[in-house]
Amino acid sequence: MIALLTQDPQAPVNYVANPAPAPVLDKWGQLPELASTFDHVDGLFYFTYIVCIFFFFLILGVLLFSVVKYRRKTWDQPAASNVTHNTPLEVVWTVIPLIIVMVMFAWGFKGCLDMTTVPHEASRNTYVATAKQWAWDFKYPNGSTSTNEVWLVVGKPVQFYLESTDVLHAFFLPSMRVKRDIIPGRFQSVWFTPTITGEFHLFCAEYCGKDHSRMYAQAHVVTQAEFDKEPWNPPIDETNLQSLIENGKRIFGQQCVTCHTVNGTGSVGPTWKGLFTKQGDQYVGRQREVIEGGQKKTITVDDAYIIESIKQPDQKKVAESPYDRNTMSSFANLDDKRIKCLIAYIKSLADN
Ligand code: HEC
Ligand SMILES: [Cu+2]
Repeated sequence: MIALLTQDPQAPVNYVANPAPAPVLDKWGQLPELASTFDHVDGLFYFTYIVCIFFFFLILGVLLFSVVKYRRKTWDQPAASNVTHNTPLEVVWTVIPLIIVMVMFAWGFKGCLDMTTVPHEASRNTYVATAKQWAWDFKYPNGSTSTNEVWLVVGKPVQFYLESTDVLHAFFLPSMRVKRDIIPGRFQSVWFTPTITGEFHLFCAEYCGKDHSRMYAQAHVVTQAEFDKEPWNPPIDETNLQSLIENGKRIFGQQCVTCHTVNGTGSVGPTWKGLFTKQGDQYVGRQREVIEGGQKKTITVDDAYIIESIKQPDQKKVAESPYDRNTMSSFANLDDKRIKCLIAYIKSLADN
């Protein structure tokens, strides 16, 4: 568990360009630093932990002591005791554990109610988290969206509606001490109040397929002033090529890096390097064999083809193996501005 919480999801490709640093652990080296108001989770965790350690040593100690003390020293030694039953002792070792587990139950049940009873302030600040294989989409109270990164205001209670477009997932923010399963077709929600600013890991905690371990998102907890600048929606200066390229790179890092590379090696989808070459001031698209309506044909890559690939990826499938067998979901939600950024970024990868 320690490894799971501290490990940075540093796989060859990251969903997020700059994942949060490994979390600071508490003085016991166990839980990541508490960053929400749900401190009762830690209390219950350590209570259970200490009970386990205490009884482990108690039982093991009595066992070892008895093994040594009452061992048979000669072959013909008679049994030291023939007692078969002791009612008071049995009552004691039944009632004490019963009391302890009832404490755990009451503590856990109270915590569970606290976490699922959403206060008004949190319901007025409702986000939607949509889990899909293998990414997180977030929708803010004002309707704007971001992918694999979410911004929260410090000290402001927040509620998340949780939904899945495919299989079981789970919403897990270890630092906030919240974890909730996401069940396709069922209404789920969770709330918490972030208490410190910083970067936090958000994991999927329910095995959901091949790339489950890389289903990672980052939670940025910021001040209200910073939040109001909508960092997930940086202004795009359409007249500035460099701004287009930078934003294209950012969108690539959030939404396309799972399946595409920019270094020439193929991934789930073809690399973007070499889609265009630069000749003087012109970008010339490469020749691409595609399958359209079952027919193989050769086209020249241009802006229209890229736009179509983003909005209707199945219209023209790349004919090369293995890409012809892999699928890309439609990104019809990307507006023209962002597509323009992506095209500028893809062109910026062209060799001179
Ligand atoms: C789930 C994996 C996946 C994701 C995520 C993905 N793609 Fe793709 N993409 C593919 C596959 C597979 C192909 C090749 C098959 C096809 O043409 O449909 C492809 C093909 C393409 C092509 C045509 C490339 C060529 O060489 O002809 C473009 C352009 C493209 N994707 C753009 C994007 C953009 C932009 C994004 C991010 C917004 C993106 N893709 C996200 C899997 C993905
Ligand atoms: Cu998942």
